[in-house]
Amino acid sequence: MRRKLAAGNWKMNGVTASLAEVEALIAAHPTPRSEVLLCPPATLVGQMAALAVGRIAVGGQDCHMKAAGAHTGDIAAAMLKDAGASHVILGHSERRADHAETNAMVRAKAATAREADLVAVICVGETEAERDAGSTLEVIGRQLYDSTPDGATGANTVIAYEPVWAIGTGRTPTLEQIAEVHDFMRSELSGRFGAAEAGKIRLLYGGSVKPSNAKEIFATSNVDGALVGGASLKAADFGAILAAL
Ligand code: G2H
Repeated sequence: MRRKLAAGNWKMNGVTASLAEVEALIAAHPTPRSEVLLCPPATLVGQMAALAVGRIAVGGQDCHMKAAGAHTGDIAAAMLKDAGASHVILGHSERRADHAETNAMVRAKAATAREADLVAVICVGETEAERDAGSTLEVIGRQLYDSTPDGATGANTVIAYEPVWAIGTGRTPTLEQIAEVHDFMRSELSGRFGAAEAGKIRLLYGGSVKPSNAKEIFATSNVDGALVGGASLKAADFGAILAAL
């Protein structure tokens, strides 16, 4: 049985004052019945981890594919780990678009994250043009295979399906569309890693998840939780999503 996971992606939002939202969330959910992960900007990872003290997990939003070295402005997986992170989001479509990240780069980052004992939250998702062209499953299959390193397990990998056209737009796929992709991803992972291990890898849905649609999305086939952007910035909204898990 997979434990549900609600992950918040703060993106490039949040300063120290924003941690008051995390305090409010923890106060309202002292013993969350499902796993909660928040991924703030890297500058807040250490402070958030100190505040959370194990009650919620904290993650980064990216790491470099190399373990260390001359890479100005980048952050290493081991640095996130050192600051208190347990997870790192990799291959978010905003990283793929803004920083030309390829599947091969995401795969290398995920391998480096695993070396640093971080769980990789690997994002995949089709564009609107790809969906309109009827190539969604082909695109997802290729991204999933090429972005996920060998040896993925339920303990070191989470997959997030985030259709690009649903991110921050208020638009969400139908439940049937979500189920189709999630069932397909489970099947693809089973073919590669075996049904037993693939059955332990959590598959999150992301893209305009909010309190009003969370419950039905969580009840959808092979959806093991959500990666939440905008609605993770306010404790009341994220708390309502947690309550729907
Ligand atoms: C998708 C999601 C979080 P939002 O990017 O990763 O953001 O919920 O704002 O669409």
